[in-house]
Amino acid sequence: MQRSGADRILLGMTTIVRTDRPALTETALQMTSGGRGVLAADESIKTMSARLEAEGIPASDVTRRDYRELLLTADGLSESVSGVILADETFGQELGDGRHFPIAARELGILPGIKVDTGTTPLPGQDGALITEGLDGLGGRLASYADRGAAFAKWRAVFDVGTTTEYVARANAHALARYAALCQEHGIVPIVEPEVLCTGDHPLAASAETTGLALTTVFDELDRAGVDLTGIVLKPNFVTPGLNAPKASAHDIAAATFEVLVDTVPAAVPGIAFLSGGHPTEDVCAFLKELSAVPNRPWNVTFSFGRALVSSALRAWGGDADSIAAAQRELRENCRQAAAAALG
Ligand code: 5MM
Repeated sequence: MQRSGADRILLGMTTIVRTDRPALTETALQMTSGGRGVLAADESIKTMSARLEAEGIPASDVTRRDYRELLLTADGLSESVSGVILADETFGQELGDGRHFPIAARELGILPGIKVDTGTTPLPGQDGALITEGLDGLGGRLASYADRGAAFAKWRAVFDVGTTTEYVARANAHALARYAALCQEHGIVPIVEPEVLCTGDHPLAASAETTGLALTTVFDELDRAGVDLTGIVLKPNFVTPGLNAPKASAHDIAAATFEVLVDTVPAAVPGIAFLSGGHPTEDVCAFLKELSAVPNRPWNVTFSFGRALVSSALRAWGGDADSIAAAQRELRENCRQAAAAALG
């Protein structure tokens, strides 16, 4: 996708590069262009501990830190990764060499981001549908994260095809919009993540309907909240059948995803970074490759995968210092595949 670049002004012998774009837009473009994408390494303490234990690794602040250090310091990661989403625990931790994670990330050419929602809880009277929490005190937390180097943040709302009514979509979209407006007030790019879960056996059309409802409502609330759409990154799901339903082709998934997005996501949004949602690495890369080949797309498209990038690396590591290099090779290869897909 082409966007107008910076103006060059010649003043005597000095060349000043002046961009006509606001800083938030620059960051959003940096996160989503050139085939690079965002690594989601922001599992909460509970989720990360469960994933470590599932691989036979004792869970502690030390093993969670060691694992995140292994990911961030994989040689050449910045060739395919533009940003890394960190959890609060990691954001405050230090690498073995004493550098804090956000500082080290910047020095490695990777923008540091921070997950700021505090998780989900059932929305009363809504059949088990979830609402994401974390707005109380968020302004103060964002100010502190910005001071410590955060370039962007992330908030994830979760939608289930069986329980997402207009009310559920509105409640979650409202929270996402309040979060996004607060981020921009603190000079931080909000990743807006409305995730329609792909667990279950629903058909592709059901995912398309729920994703359409979620995105329509989210952009309505972003508008009401006065969020500058040129300074956000959208992180949606691919529109797919449920993981227990018969599979659809990558071509059909990309077509269905584009159809929903083009109807609901304004062209002002600079970039869309997809989540992987539990699909295997090869599958999500195939979806992304098909989608990035769609002509006349109004936004950049790339990846912000979690499991699709890290699952095989975690398995290869297994908590063993001698296996760090093997784990980093797995991560690099998954990121390389995702970046190639983003370039079509
Ligand atoms: C990495 O996992 C993120 C945090 O999950 P919890 O708060 O539940 O521990 C998650 O938000 C992630 O960023 C997105 O779901 C995308 O990850 P996947 O694995 O679906 O690509």
